[in-house]
Amino acid sequence: MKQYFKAEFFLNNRDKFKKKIKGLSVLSANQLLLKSLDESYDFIQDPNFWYLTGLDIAGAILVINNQEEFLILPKTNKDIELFDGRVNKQELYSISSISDIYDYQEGFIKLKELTLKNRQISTLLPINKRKLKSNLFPNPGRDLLLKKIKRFNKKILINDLTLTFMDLRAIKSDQEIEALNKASKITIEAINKVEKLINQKKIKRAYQVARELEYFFKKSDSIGHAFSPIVANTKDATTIHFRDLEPKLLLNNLIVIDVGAEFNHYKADITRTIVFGKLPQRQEEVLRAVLRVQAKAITMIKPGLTFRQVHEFVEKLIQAELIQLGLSQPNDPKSITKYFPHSFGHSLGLETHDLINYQKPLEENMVITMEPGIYIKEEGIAVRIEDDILVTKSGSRILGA
Ligand SMILES: [Mn+2]
Repeated sequence: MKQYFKAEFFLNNRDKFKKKIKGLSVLSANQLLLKSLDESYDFIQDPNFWYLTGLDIAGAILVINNQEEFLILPKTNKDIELFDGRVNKQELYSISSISDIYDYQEGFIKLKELTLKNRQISTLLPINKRKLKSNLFPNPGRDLLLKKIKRFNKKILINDLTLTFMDLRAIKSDQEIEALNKASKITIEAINKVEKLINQKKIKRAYQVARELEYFFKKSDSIGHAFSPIVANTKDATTIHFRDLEPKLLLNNLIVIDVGAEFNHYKADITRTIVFGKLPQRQEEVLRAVLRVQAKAITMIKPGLTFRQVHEFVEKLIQAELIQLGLSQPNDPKSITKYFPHSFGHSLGLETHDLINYQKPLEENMVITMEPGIYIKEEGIAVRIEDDILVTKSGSRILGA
């Protein structure tokens, strides 16, 4: 397949990185995770490793030492080579433009020498399990590398690169914006097609919606769903991340579809609340309210505002609509978080919830989502509308439109 991001893109990213970080840095790729005996789960690369190398190879290490850079390949053996083949160094070079590629043992001897010569090393610290609100476990790649470094040199100081990657990845280059625009466009077009199929009653259940979307995504050069799709009748969608795809689509109801195509590692995140049949008046009112909020909220996005400021603005818009809907009163802040309990949006890029420093104000060429919603559990009505927004010099632009 043709390479969408050329070696120059990754070379550029490493140049940006080297301008920010001097001295010795190491970065691990993700490791393959065991699914059953000798089979792994589908591999997903660490986005930071990919951002600097373009390589979807598990278990590799990138070393940057001032202007010098090299890769260390994962351990291999006869069995691995027999079943999975040998790594082609020429191919890795043509993707990444990194010419020094060492096998495992040789590479780690070199890295050990460097760690003994340096007082400090920069790396991405393992994601702290305790800070995650979910019951999810981080990939072991970073932890394994960190333990190795400390074995090489107990006294070496560790500098965490999280803030550096936040700054680098938050601002998108023209080509990244093009990829995100394509991902959004593929997603919006696929939802429009599926909406027709639903109303022609050719699709009856949520999982069929997800499957048709995947088919349209893949036909448009996307690798498929960027994340587990949400397709939910409005009553179920009052649970914000309702993931059950078994239910039948209910006629004369709203259906919330929150999905994204992935295009060359870049992810869209689009929500449409579509009309199936003829709507009860109340559902129609809530839909109109959220559409108005979303359209207004997008026009206020511009550089200089903080995420908090945007969120407060969106909350005001929501509250005005809640009052109209008879769900709030002027001095009733609790009703806002009751009916709009999540953030207005998030950064978007290599990850659906992309790495960014949410304390910093918006800047030109950031890409964020705008996804207000109203969730009325007691009435079984939920509406969310989400678009992917490029922050421009003077305002914003909706991607994929
Ligand atoms: Mn989102």
